[in-house]
Order: sequence, then C-alpha cells, then structure tokens
Amino acid sequence: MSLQAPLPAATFVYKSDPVRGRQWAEVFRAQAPEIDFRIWPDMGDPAKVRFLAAWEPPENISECFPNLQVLFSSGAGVDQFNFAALPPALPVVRMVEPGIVQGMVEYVTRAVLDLHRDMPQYRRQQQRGEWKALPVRPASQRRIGVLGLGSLGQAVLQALQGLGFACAGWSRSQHQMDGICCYAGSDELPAFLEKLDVLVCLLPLTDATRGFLNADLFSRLPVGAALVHVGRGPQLVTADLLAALATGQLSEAVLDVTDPEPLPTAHPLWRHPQVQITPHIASMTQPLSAAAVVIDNLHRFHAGQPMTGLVDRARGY
Ligand code: NDP
Ligand code: OXD
Repeated sequence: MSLQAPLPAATFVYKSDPVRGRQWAEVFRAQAPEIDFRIWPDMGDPAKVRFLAAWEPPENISECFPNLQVLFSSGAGVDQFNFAALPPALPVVRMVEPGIVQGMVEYVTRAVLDLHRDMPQYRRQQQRGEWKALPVRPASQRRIGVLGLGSLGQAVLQALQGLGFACAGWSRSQHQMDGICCYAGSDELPAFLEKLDVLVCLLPLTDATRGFLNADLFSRLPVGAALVHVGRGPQLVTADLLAALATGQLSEAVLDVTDPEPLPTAHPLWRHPQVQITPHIASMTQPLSAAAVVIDNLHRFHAGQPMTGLVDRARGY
C-alpha cells in the first residue's frame, strides 16, 4: 500500500500488449485507485486523458488526447516514437525499471559466458563429432567492453565484473564506475576498442548511433573479437559484419536485434555458422515492476520533481 498522498484524478491510457496491460491495471488498482486506468482502444473521454503509456502512440496524438501531460514509453527505447509528430513541450519518459535491467543482465551475461568458454566452437565441433579441448582462459584475462553506460549498460558491467571479467565502458559523457575503465566521446573510442575481446552494444538508436557498428569500428577491435548486439538493428551495418566475419576480424556475433525485424527467412545471417540470433527478446518490460515505477513517476510529476527516465528530446534518448 502506498503511503504517498493520492494523485489527482485523471485518466491513464495504456496502449501496448493488452495481456500485460491487465497486469498494469492490477497495480494501478492497488497503488493508485484514484487513476482511471484504461487499456487502448478503451479511452473513455479523450479530454480526460492526461497520461499515455505506449510502444507506438497513435499518429495523431494531439487530436486523440488534447490534454495529454506525459507520454511514457512502455519499453526502454524511444526510437519508435516520431518526435516530430509529438507536441514539442510534451515530456517523454523511457522505461527504467528493475525487471528490464535484470533481463538484460541475464541475456548479456549468458552471451559473454558462452563466448568466453568457447561454446560456439564446441557446438561446431559437436556437429563434426570432434572431441578436442581448447585452453581455458581465466575471466580476468577476457576483456569485455560495453557501449552505453545507461541503466542497462552499467548493470551489465557490474554483473560481468562480479564474474571476474576485465571490464570497460564507453558513453557520450564521462562516467565513473569502481573497478571499470570508463571512456567517453569519439576521441576515446579507439583506446576503448583496441583492448577488447567482446564488444557489447547497449546504445540507444539515435542519428548519432545509426550505422555505428561498421567496418571502421570493427577494424579498431583486436583481430578475432566478438560482438554482442542488444541495442537496435539499424546500428549495425550487416554487410560490414558479414565481411568482418569472413576475414576473421570478428570471430562471432550474437545478435538480439536486426534490421529489419523480423529478419526475413532467407537472410544470410540466419544460417551463418558464427552468428547466433534471437528475436529481440534480450529483455522485456516486466508489468508489475514497470507499473510501480510509472506510478512513482506520476507522483514525481505532480510534486514537480524530475521523473525517472525523462528523455532529452534534443539528444534523442
Ligand atoms: P540509457 O538512456 O539509460 O543509456 C544510454 C547510454 O548510451 C548512455 O550511457 C549514453 O551516454 C550512451 N549514449 C547515447 N548516445 C551515445 C553516443 N552517441 N555516443 C556515446 N554514448 C552514447 O538507455 P538504457 O541503458 O536504458 O537502454 C539502452 C538501449 O538498450 C535502449 O535504448 C534500447 O535500444 C536497448 N534495449 C534493448 C532491449 C532488447 O531486448 N534488445 C531491451 C531494452 C533496451 P551518456 O551516459 O553520456 O548520456
Ligand atoms: C525496449 C526493448 O526498448 O524491448 O524495451 O527493446
């Protein structure tokens, strides 16, 4: 039960997966009963809708909801929003919640351990019926770098550091993390890349990161490095990845995101022996923890405090 003062009465519309929406509704009923929580297309009187949580908002958002005060993304990313179509002053909030963080930590940790313990080679050896041991390298000698030191990148690095890996991170602005080498900006990118065995991408998709994982970047990694891509498909230049795998510049790629999604059945990535593909499932918003975070943000909004995950629309994330 919430000990906070009740929120002002308002309508909140949820426009995303309705099954998960019903779990959000339960949390709102328990923690914010003063909010009229509705699942799209049920929106009641559109003039009363003050808050919208959506993966894809309606195109004519201002006409649909003339009095909207906050747009929440139902996921961590906001690249699916057409910012140009949103009222300029409308606050946009991305999803920062413990469930999505835990899912990403699990996915990336599994991928890094799989690469670290040479599982792709052993799977190929098994197909050939080949019994051959490879040297076991201690985690402390395996260098893992994460692009993006946001809510997900930092949690992933902390988990990998806990397993004993040598960890580094790169972001736009300078960060400090205990025991982790933090690099910032394009000037420090080459120094970050040149020491890595595994590169993990957890950048948001913006104009600055579209096509970021390309031949030039791959050439700055040590020969034989591996890629784990969990950001967004359009950040990766697929032809450059295939070329880097062909020359041995990259040894393996684990891709949870592709361009396009779904990846067409005939696409060469599906059958590439050094590529693992999952269908954009690295992490998912967990309804119960997400709804609680959004209710907390409604309290912050009404108290004039900064909301968790508020997007800087000029930066695009
Ligand atoms: P955050 O907004 O919290 O963090 C983004 C990080 O990226 C920040 O550290 C930021 O730097 C850095 N960054 C952004 N642009 C640049 C740039 N041009 N150059 C260098 N660094 C940059 O995001 P989250 O950690 O919450 O999420 C990251 C992304 O993960 C999401 O946007 C989404 O695309 C993806 N994702 C994928 C999922 C999946 O299932 N595959 C699930 C959830 C998310 P700074 O700190 O300096 O601002
Ligand atoms: C997200 C995602 O951004 O699932 O939440 O990719």
